[in-house]
Amino acid sequence: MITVNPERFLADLHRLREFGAAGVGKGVVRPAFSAPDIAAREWLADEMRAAGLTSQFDPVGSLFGLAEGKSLLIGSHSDSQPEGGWLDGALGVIAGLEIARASVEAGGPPISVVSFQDEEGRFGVTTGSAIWSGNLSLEDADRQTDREGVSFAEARAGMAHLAGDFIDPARFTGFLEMHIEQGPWLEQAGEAVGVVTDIVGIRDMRITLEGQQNHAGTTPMHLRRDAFQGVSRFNSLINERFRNVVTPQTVWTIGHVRLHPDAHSIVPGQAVFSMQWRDGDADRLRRMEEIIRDTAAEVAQDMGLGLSFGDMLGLEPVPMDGSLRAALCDSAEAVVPGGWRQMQSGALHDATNVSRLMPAAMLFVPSIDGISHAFAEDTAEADLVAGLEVLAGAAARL
Ligand code: HGY
Ligand code: MN
Ligand code: MN
Ligand code: MN
Repeated sequence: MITVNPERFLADLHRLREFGAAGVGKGVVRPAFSAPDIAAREWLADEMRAAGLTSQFDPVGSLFGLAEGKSLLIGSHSDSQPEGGWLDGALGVIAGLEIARASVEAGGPPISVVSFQDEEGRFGVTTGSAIWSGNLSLEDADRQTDREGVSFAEARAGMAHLAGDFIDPARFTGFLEMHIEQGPWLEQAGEAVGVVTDIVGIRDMRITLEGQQNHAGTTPMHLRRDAFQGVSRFNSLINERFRNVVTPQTVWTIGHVRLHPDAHSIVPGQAVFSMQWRDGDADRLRRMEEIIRDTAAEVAQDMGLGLSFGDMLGLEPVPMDGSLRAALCDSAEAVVPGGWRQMQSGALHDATNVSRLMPAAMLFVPSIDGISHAFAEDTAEADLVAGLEVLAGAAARL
């Protein structure tokens, strides 16, 4: 048994939130490689050492707290979205820290902790764990840029003074990640914990439409080549065309649009936008890609616009490991009898990548009003603690 300390765990969660605290409620702005992100990671490294672990950064800013010998690995990420909440990622890292610390105190099994870098995808999709797992090469990652045009290579140079070698995955027997659900289902069912069955796959790319920049007062409508009108038409058409292909679980998002020159009185000459889609079935992801490419080409042709596609990033759907899942289910039934379920993850997680290297599994706790990737993200304290206890129970069973 590993006896965790809920007060210490909650205090550490609140302490981590102070790095990049922003907005109303418990909001956080701590994107990968920002000053608050690096400061938070240095604080976490101190806490890992105080817990009796050896701290080590890898070349891309992921931070490990290593136990001696072969160990279970527990963690998540401590970077946030450009507007994020205090729990997305942070919860899994601090839960790992508390369980590792409690295990050292009890002379229990060796447990290591990790906070992966850029899970939130400033430079792509779960960048730090994707590189560690081999889902993304360092060379390709270094070329990826954020929406301001900063490259991953430039950003990670800001952490070069902390960087060590990549950690050998063979040190670890398996990976557990605790996370907020970021959706409505557990709260609606009044359940404290979800054991994840599988994580959906994702595709993400940038699309650019080139029109003719011109005067918004004097250019007749029929003579315009307006890049924003292209985005608008594209969006309407894919919403219609996806209808024949998707399920109620399929999701797609245009979350970023940048118009050039971005001014009230100028017909936009260029629109760069993101297109992201997610589903549990790789074949459906591929059919959606065809619709996206064909529709964009058709819109560009009809409206006299130039078209280019950026690199498509993606991760395949993955099942969670059966025996780690069983340990989580047994522990959930012991801690919250009848108050838990098994469920799919529609959000992406570092566990997707780590499952390539070792058995991996995940645990969810409810999100109040199902809100995440927003300052309003929160979870009831009792649910945070129940999740910690389920995770500690699973770690002790393994
Ligand atoms: O977007 C995601 O699913 C993850 O939170 N980065
Ligand atoms: Mn997350
Ligand atoms: Mn997130
Ligand atoms: Mn003028």
